[in-house]
Amino acid sequence: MDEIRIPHSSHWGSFTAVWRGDALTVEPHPADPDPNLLIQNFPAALRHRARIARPMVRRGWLEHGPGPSDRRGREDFVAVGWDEVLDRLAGELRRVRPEQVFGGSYGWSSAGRFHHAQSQIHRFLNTSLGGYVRSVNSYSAGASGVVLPHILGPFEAVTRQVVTWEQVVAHSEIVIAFGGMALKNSMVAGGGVTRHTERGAMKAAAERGCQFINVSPLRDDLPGEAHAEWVAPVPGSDTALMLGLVHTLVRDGLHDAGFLARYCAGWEEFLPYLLGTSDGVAKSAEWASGITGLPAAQIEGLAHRLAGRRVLVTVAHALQRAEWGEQPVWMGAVLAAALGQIGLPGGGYSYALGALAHYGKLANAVPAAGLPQGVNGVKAFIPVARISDMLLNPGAPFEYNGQHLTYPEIRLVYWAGGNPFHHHQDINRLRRAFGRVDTLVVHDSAWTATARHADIVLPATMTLEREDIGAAGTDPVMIAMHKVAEPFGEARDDYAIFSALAERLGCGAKFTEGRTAREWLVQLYEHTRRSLAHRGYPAPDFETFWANGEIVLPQGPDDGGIVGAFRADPEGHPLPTPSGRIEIASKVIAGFGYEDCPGHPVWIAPVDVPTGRAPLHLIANQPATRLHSQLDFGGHSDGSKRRGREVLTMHPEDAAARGIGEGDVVRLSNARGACLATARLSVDIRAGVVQLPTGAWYDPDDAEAEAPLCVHGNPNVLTRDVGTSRLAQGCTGQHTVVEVARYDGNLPPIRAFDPPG
Ligand SMILES: Nc1nc2c(c(=O)[nH]1)N[C@H]1C(S)=C(S)[C@@H](COP(=O)(O)OP(=O)(O)OC[C@H]3O[C@@H](n4cnc5c(=O)[nH]c(N)nc54)[C@H](O)[C@@H]3O)O[C@H]1N2
Ligand SMILES: Nc1nc2c(c(=O)[nH]1)N[C@H]1C(S)=C(S)[C@@H](COP(=O)(O)OP(=O)(O)OC[C@H]3O[C@@H](n4cnc5c(=O)[nH]c(N)nc54)[C@H](O)[C@@H]3O)O[C@H]1N2
Ligand SMILES: [Mo]
Repeated sequence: MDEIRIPHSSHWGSFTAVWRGDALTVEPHPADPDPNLLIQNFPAALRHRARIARPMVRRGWLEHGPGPSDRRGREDFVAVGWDEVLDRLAGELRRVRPEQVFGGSYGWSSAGRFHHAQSQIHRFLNTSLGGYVRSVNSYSAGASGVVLPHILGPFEAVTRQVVTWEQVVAHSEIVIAFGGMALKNSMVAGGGVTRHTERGAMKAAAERGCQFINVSPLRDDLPGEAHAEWVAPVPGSDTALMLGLVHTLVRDGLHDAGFLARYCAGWEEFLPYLLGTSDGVAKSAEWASGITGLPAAQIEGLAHRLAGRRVLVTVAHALQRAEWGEQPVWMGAVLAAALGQIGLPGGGYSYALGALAHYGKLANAVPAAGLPQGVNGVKAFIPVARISDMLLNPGAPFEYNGQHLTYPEIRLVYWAGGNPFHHHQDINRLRRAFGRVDTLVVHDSAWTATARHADIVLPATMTLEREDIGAAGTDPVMIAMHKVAEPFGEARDDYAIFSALAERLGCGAKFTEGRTAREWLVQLYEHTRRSLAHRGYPAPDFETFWANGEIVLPQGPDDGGIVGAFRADPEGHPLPTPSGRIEIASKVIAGFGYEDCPGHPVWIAPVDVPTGRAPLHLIANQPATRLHSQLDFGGHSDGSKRRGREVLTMHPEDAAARGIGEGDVVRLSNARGACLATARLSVDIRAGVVQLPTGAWYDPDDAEAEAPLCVHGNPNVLTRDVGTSRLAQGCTGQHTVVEVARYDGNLPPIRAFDPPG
């Protein structure tokens, strides 16, 4: 049979789509040494019943017009033709003022740089409305994104490329990974990735003799190839462990006093706290033992092994997606500073190495394509994870990074390319929050719970149904993403939808600049081509790039960026922080007067701790078989479920105490909500901790209920909707506490993938 082979790309890998007759298969990029199965979610997803076929409007909104309503997510939809729905939506956009529109639209969208939904929606709202209330920071790095600039320098400059995998392979003697560096996570990179190199790098480093230490409640957070030692403290106790390590170093005279004096600021302010002279509590290994559940001798032994070696300290994003999440990020830097290896190849501090396939990679020497966003005329913003707070408390004051701010009053929420019913905490609270607005508009390609809670649902094409350019700042291959299939049903590109709306708002030419989608691709590519030519690299024209399916881009040097250069600075003040040094104590943060994030790292006892009614720690981490909620209905993700539900990992001791066996359906519950999952028993998790990944689509058993049971296993019905601290107000969704019980009722059907009636 004839084969048609088409290059395309996704956040979880570049690939070739192959049609043989009506059958679609996907093959990883030939250069990928370690391809993963996430791309296998595509074939079954393309024409799945969960796709949205035509524009739909919630009946109550259609009949009664805009206004707050608790019927969202509870009522049926009416199919409306494109022209009519666009007319009505344009009318509604004319009725509201830009400062009443929340257009943050957080989410990962798709890998193509032109049809990137966030870029499209922001450009549309800027050019056609004059702006919107935005969100700042991310669910990924909510706390670190705010604290790192105070203590080291700009987030991008002090994270991604400071220590590369090549340096780990060649130089690191010990890698101590707080939160591990799970291969499931480095499968993914925003904009696409052609080469998954993390497994090979860890293997090569371990074979050279590098020791990996996985500090995590889950053994699998480092791969077998790393031959890691597993240290499993109580979740959320890493700051105490790091304090115990540094205390031991200081007590035994093993810290690098010269490094601390020359390159750091604030050690003198921190030391009395560490030694306990300021508060009467020495942060000793003994003290840390009581908090982490690790023997004091183990903590002391670890500190002794680290001293004087080329040690790399990594801290996973996960640790800061929790109560007081700023602290382990800051204290990780202090541990690395006390070890004195920062700025040496393969040593020091690499925040979030391994969390994504971008990190630890070289930066491209030329820029990638990106759609210009226009100018946002609205000043108001929220830290991204404060969405329910904003909608439930308009006009209320809140604090953020030294600023006193007020929640704006939002009438219209517009989402394209994100799924708040995936990413946000305490979903039952989010449902109430979404009830407060006049109108909720959602573009998506599938019937996510967010789409089901919307008033106006517009069917967007999925990436396979359009052409685009796949590019990331750290992947040396730019992909010509050819169109693989015709749009599903009446689906349109986000660009086409926004163009039609802009036209109705009298801003068509401003939004489109008169270009078709293909003309935009040529325009965006030109940016990269000119830059290549300017630097004397081969710079094929668009037609050649398109016909080849990709071009290889040159990359910059492996120089550690600003952190790599700082030892060479003659003044010893080379970092873009107030002191020019690593800020072990920050006068700026101290000046904010936040007791939940004072002027140097501290241990703050957690509030959300196990209780009689919720005695187990829950880890709600990233899923191994999909990106977030995307294509949860695809073959690989669906195939990983058991008895139709997401899989909960628990220790056999915790299971036995509850009469739970392997493969039993269980009910997780706490004060906020409940969900079902299927139990998997494993000794590779710390006892007292259970783990349920995010991303199974929210599936309420009774949509009318205030706090329905999610029958599918979405952990965000259980997580708490509180910020990390007044400094960053970041997401704390990684941790909470729950009870788990065997579920002996009749098994409710999974309806999350059936279109609403
Ligand atoms: N409890 C807990 N919660 C968490 C986390 C956690 O650790 N624990 N992690 C958090 C993190 S780090 C993140 S980044 C967030 C992720 O949260 P999100 O980024 O919101 O999650 P996605 O599932 O990637 O959502 C993308 C949505 O965009 C849609 N989409 C894709 N392409 C297109 C397109 O071209 N057009 C349109 N209109 N739509 C498109 C997809 O169908 C999907 O519904 O989740 C956060 N939530
Ligand atoms: N396959 C896949 N890969 C992904 C994603 C995805 O959805 N799917 N999402 C991507 C995105 S957007 C992001 S931001 C990154 C997120 O990167 P991370 O936030 O680092 O990823 P997680 O898997 O949530 O957490 C990593 C590990 O941290 C451990 N951990 C949790 N709490 C603690 C703690 O208190 N102490 C210690 N020591 N360890 C702890 C958990 O065992 C968990 O497996 O992942 C990216 N990679
Ligand atoms: Mo993320």
